[in-house]
Amino acid sequence: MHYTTAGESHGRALTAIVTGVPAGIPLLAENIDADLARRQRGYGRGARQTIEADKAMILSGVRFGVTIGSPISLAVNNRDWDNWTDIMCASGTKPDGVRETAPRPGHADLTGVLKIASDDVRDVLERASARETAARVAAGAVAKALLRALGVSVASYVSAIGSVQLAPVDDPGAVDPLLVESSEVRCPDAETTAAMKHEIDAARADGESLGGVFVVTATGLVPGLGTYAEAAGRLDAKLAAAVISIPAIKGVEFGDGFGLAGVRGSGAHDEINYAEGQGFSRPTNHAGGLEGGMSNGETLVVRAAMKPIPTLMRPLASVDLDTLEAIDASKERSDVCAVPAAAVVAEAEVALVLAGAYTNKFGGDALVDIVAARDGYLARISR
Ligand code: EPS
Repeated sequence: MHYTTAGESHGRALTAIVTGVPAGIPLLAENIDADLARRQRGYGRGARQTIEADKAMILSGVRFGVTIGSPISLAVNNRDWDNWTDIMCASGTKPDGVRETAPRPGHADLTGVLKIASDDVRDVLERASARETAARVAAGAVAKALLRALGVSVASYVSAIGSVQLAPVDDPGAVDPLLVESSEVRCPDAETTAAMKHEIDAARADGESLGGVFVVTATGLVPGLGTYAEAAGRLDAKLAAAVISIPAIKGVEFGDGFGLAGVRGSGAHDEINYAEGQGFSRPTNHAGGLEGGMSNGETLVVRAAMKPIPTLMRPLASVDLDTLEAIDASKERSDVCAVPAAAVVAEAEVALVLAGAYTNKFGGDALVDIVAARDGYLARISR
């Protein structure tokens, strides 16, 4: 399963095309909209989210609520387009004074204009904006629909915002999604939520932005997704690439991740148990559900770090592209913190990789055949 997106932040719409989607998966626009709404929420989001009410239009690949094995195309209209028709017009001549010449440090702005030979940072920032992740979430909802039909759940929570950290969680896969969704920062602990909100308020008051850390889990996976045999097919490599492709993500780890570097081998690995009728199991999950580039049947635990958003209300120093004189970086409006939203985007990225791993292993034409192949595989490995 693969996806591509198109669309600018203040253009008419964002679109996504998802290919390699098997037939027979129940899929409604409401399923997609639920995740689009989760991506929009979160304490610390900016004014844009009060303008948008993201909804997916399914343009192809689904009939009567079921996928038909064709590419699925999705569109999410930008409501804000109505306010940007003069600036984001696809035809005509650019009016005077709409050029953006103050690149923001930390964003794609400066390197982007150098790369594409433009004198207008807007040519870059409109596409580099994290608004594009709405299309990824729409695409990921298709993957989640396949995973749901295969008994796999993908979830996430926020474990740090700025300097405020959630206490270590024993089993990230057992975190209650209701607690997460009822927190304004998608953190499962009320006290930590309050401290995170306080940290966001303080950053806002100072014209600052904040990053953080989130955890994505997947439960119900079969062992053996991915491969130990080919570098490009390793599930950990695909997951890392997918999650780090989200704007502002600076680091990804699995299970105990970087922490494993500092412990001895006996404390780093998950011993193998076997019980009649239950098969193999592990008393611990330091590996985060991945061994040898494959899922091992334990909960997948992916953790990622997000840097603070580059658009600052108290802007950093920059250089005007016309005059080459010192200038403040551009700022229209921005989020103070988008870590809760990034976690939802990462769910989508993880789901797309896992759905692709299932279709690679069990076939990609029809859900009914995937289920039969999966059941045959599980029956064999349980013997
Ligand atoms: C975003 C929409 C954008 C930003 C944000 C993400 O809206 P606007 O630019 O109209 O305010 O709020 O983009 C960035 C943080 C970024 O760095 O580009 C969204 O829908 O997620």
